[in-house]
Parts: sequence; structure tokens; C-alpha cells
Amino acid sequence: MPDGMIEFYAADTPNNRKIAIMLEEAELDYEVRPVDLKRGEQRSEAFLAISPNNKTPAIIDRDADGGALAVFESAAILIYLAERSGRFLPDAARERSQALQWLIWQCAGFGPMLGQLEHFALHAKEQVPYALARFSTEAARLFGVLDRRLAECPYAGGSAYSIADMAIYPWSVLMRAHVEGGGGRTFAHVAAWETQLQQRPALSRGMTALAVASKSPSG
Ligand SMILES: N[C@@H](CCC(=O)N[C@@H](CS)C(=O)NCC(=O)O)C(=O)O
Repeated sequence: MPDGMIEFYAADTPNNRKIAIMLEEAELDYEVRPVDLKRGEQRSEAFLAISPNNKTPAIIDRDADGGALAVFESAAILIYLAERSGRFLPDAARERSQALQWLIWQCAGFGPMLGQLEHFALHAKEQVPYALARFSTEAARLFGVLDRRLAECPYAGGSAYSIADMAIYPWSVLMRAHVEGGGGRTFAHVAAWETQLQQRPALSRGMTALAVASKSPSG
């Protein structure tokens, strides 16, 4: 496995913090290359060559086997870094599958729905009651799904802390209180899991590592 420096193209948002947490947890050598979303740098030709979807996060591993490798999409980056470091993704087929299921659940549902809720609840220039109701209901349902999972096992993937937790955590801490407040519900198992993860110094470092990079309301 290569051990060279990873270029991390990022803004200070939850999707980018997932990667910062993994880079810190796996003790990988990396350098943040800030992408200013407000100035539209994600739409530049140079960034398009790294991230064809024009969104952060993206990485370049200059020491990848076969030459420099650019990776976009946070789940693909997390899996790549887990395989590169040999950490935070179980080898055994059953445990690996469970961690990947919850990672993909985050990227396909939890993140996008909470991102829409964040937009319509906290950043939209006009009130759109239909959108607010739709995404509030779905966000509450998804937090319920996660709460049931964390009632059964200590981590999203099962018995071991993994890239699934790293993907879920930044969105959970950003939106849980809002969703609980709106629906009058509590997600006690999610709250306890967040508190447990907050004991991890690398996770805390990952959550603040991008303060130098630009913020964006787009999640
Ligand atoms: N599915 C993508 C979502 C990435 C995403 O939404 N990135 C946001 C920041 S969190 C972004 O770069 N937005 C810029 C834009 O939409 O122009 C992933 O998980 O990597």
C-alpha cells in the first residue's frame, strides 16, 4: 500500500468532514486543498478534472498503484481510504457487508434527505411548507431507522467502529436536535452513540480540520 500524501479537495461541510475524520482516524498523511464553493470553484475546469460531478469532497492519491488516482463521492473515497489503510472496514464478508450497507444508507438517504431539510428549514429564501413537511417527515423516519439500529448494536455497521459511523456522524450532529425539536421526538440511542464517538480525539480533529476551508449552505 502507498504511504504518500493525499491531496484532499474540500470545503467545510458535513460530506467533507466524513473524509477528514477518516484521514485523521487512519493517520494518513494529507493536505487540504480548499475549494471555495461560494465563489464557484467547484465548477472550474481544473476541479472538474478531479471531480466530474462538480462537488466536494474529492481526493488525489499521487502514489496510487499505476499512477495518480482521483476519487470523488464520499462513500467511494471512504472505501478507498479504508482499503488503502487496511482500517475501519472489516475483512469478514458478513461484517463488511453490514458496514457497507449502512455507509450506502447514509449516502443514498440520510445525507441527501437531511441536506434537503437543512436547505429548506435553515437556508431557503422563501418558506416552502410542502418541501419542509416532506423532508421533515423523511428525516424523522431516517433518524428512527438509525435509532433502532443503534439500540441493537454499538456502531452503525455492527460491533466495530467503521467508515459507516464516520459517514453518518457529521450529518447526525448537525440535524438531530432540529429533527427532534420539530417532531417532539428523541433519538436516545443516536444521542448516546454521538456522545461515545465524541470521546475519539481523531474524530474531533476531523470535525474541525476544515475550518480553514470555505463553508457552504449547500451541505
Ligand atoms: N454525493 C456526494 C455529495 C457531495 C456534495 O453534496 N457536496 C457539496 C458540499 S457537502 C458540494 O460540493 N456542493 C457544491 C455544489 O453543489 O455546487 C458525496 O457524498 O460526495
